[in-house]
Amino acid sequence: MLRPRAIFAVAATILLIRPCSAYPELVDKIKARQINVGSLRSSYDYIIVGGGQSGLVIGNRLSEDSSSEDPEFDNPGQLEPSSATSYPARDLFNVTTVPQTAIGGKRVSVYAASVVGGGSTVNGMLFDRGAAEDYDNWAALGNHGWDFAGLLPYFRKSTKFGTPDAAIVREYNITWDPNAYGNGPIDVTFPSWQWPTIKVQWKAWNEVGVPTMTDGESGNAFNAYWVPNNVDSQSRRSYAKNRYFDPVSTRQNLHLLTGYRVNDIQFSSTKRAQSVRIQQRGTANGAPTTTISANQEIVLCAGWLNTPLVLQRSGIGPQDLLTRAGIPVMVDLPGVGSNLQDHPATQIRFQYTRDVQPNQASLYSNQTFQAWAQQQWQQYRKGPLSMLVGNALATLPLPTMLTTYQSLISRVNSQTASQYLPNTYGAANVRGFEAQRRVLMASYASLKNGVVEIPFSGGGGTSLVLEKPLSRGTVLMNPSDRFADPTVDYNTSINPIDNELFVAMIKFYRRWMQAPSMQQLGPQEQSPGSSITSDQQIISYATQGMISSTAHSCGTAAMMPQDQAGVVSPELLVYGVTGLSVGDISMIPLIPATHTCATVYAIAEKWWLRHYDKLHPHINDFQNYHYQLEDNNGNDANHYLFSSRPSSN
Ligand SMILES: Cc1cc2nc3c(=O)[nH]c(=O)nc-3n(C[C@H](O)[C@H](O)[C@H](O)COP(=O)(O)OP(=O)(O)OC[C@H]3O[C@@H](n4cnc5c(N)ncnc54)[C@H](O)[C@@H]3O)c2cc1C
Ligand SMILES: *[C@@H]1O[C@H](CO)[C@@H](O)[C@H](O)[C@H]1NC(C)=O
Ligand SMILES: *[C@@H]1O[C@H](CO)[C@@H](O)[C@H](O)[C@H]1NC(C)=O
Ligand SMILES: *[C@@H]1O[C@H](CO)[C@@H](O)[C@H](O)[C@H]1NC(C)=O
Ligand SMILES: CC(=O)N[C@H]1CO[C@H](CO)[C@@H](O)[C@@H]1O
Repeated sequence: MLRPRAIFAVAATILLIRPCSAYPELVDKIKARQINVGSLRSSYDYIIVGGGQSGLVIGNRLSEDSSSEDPEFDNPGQLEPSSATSYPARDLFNVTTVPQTAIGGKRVSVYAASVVGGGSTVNGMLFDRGAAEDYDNWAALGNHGWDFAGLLPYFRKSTKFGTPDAAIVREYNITWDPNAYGNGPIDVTFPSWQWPTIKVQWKAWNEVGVPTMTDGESGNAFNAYWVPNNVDSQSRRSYAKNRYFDPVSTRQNLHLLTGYRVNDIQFSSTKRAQSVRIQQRGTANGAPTTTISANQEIVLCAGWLNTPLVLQRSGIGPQDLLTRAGIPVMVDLPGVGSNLQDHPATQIRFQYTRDVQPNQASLYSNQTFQAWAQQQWQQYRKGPLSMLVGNALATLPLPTMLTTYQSLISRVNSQTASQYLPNTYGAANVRGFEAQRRVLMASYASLKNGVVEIPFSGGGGTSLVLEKPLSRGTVLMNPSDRFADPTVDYNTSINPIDNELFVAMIKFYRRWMQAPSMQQLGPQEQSPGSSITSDQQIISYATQGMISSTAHSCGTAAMMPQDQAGVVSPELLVYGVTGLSVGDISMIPLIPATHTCATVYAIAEKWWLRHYDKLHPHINDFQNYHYQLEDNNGNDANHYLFSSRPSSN
């Protein structure tokens, strides 16, 4: 039965919560907690700006309490595997970039969710983690505790692995590391179907020097490896809303308000974040605002697009931008809205003239097969229709693709960094980029970290994705109308080395197609086409079809040292003020070679750790707890803690 969809009709969401820290057991449980603006309290302990993916995780953890299940208002269509490839426009902010000069001057769409659950509600459900080096790089940029070892407990804490269909696992040799998962809210598993052609593709990777990794999720997400989905055993979406919010929505201390946006944050004379001003979304700027204050902290979880915008509107950002907008400068932080990164992508197409049967086309061309697939799905929720976007990635280290990789690296090192950065970047931004470039170049030379990603699932064509771009962009408030859409500029491929990496990727893809095993499929290149051979021709092909974003935008309130245009400290606290933190994807300093959903859960879970001692004063052995959490294979340390809490009767 269709449940009310109202929640999906709204865009911005605000989550306000008031933890009952001392005696949670005394709170009477009344049904919550989607409230209207009239029922708001005037103050809360914590205000979370953005009820998206990270916001719901943080709301759950902060309001933690024993509670009962009360799932409600799911959009059933959004739970189905088919939703992995259809991003509903009503759930996304309608924003495009300024013309991207290096890829033909086109304006490209950006992907920023505007719905409860955020990106996790609408995304493709490919659920992977980066290589250990991706996160070790964050730590190397001055962020103690944010290496892979420091994040693994939170990757575990947020997930639970469900054993997939044994026959499919055997037939396709699907591998995973059970120790990489815990007993957490997000269900992770493999669907009960793969296309047989993929067996040939795996073999062909091995033949061109790309080994199979059997435990990509344990820090080994490079070379070729299997990637699960965040779905339950019925291939239904498992995401922030139905796993982190619905089960706790009866908590009296957790309020979710939808349909409003946070305009800005107000500060005390000592620069303590005190309150947020909210306004109904879609109303004219003169519409009434409501002010709500926070006793403890305001947490920004509005995503890569809106977290920097809220900061800029609040007087935290690049001084000259704020001045031009007539906003008094609270803190001059030139990193707010800079350091924008995503994974740009282009397409390549080969046709298999002697494909094995059945193959992806059978779903459209073979009625017998189609009918069988329908029946498998309707009766058992199994078969081809249980599949989402595929489950295998080749994430290739540069030395694997390019024997001359050392020369490419020295050309990067000899670039004048500022030459290829947006002209809004000042000295601190350039220093930050130079620091990133140092760790990035070590990763370019590494055999344990990929620079590009090639998803494969049996088809001859795919997206070719650049995982470690050098180009950097910006998200900047419109100085003449702070409530207008921000100006987004990825500056895609503005650094010419990014295009060289696309050339290497396309050439390597052709080599893969020439591997001995691949020949049984009769691969035939359709685009770019065999007449496109010179680097220059390949670049013009790649940039023509290039998109700036594969929906992994990040970095716009980066965790970097303040003199390198950082916005937050390793504790995720915004520099220069108190009582304000960032809990979402904006904090990422350097984009990891992975789709970002799993990483956002880990970030949000780790955000919450800092508050544990405050919220649970009866636990006086915090250090020990900390140790335990990092050491317990993710078997939900909460249970251990709950059992040590004074009982409620
Ligand atoms: C279409 C799409 C497909 C994707 N596919 C994949 C995939 O297959 N695999 C993968 O791993 N990752 C994927 N991702 C990426 C991943 O889902 C995101 O990186 C992640 O969800 C970001 O989480 P977040 O909490 O930082 O922001 P979000 O989840 O975007 O949350 C931001 C929230 O803030 C709210 N908000 C914004 N402004 C305001 C304001 N002023 N006041 C109040 N609230 C506000 C928004 O409405 C939203 O609810 C995809 C993302 C998208 C959008
Ligand atoms: C998005 O914005 C454009 C231009 O402002 C407009 O033409 C289009 O209708 C909008 N799309 C949606 C889904 O609102
Ligand atoms: C399965 O994978 C393992 C590990 O890569 C490999 O050693 C083995 O040969 C594979 N078996 C088949 C049947 O492909
Ligand atoms: C169509 O699919 C059926 C069922 O999978 C299969 O037996 C048959 O060989 C297929 N036909 C063709 C032409 O591939
Ligand atoms: C759209 C665009 O090209 N934006 C900027 C990209 O970076 C260069 C500097 O290399 C700027 O001059 C552009 O304005």
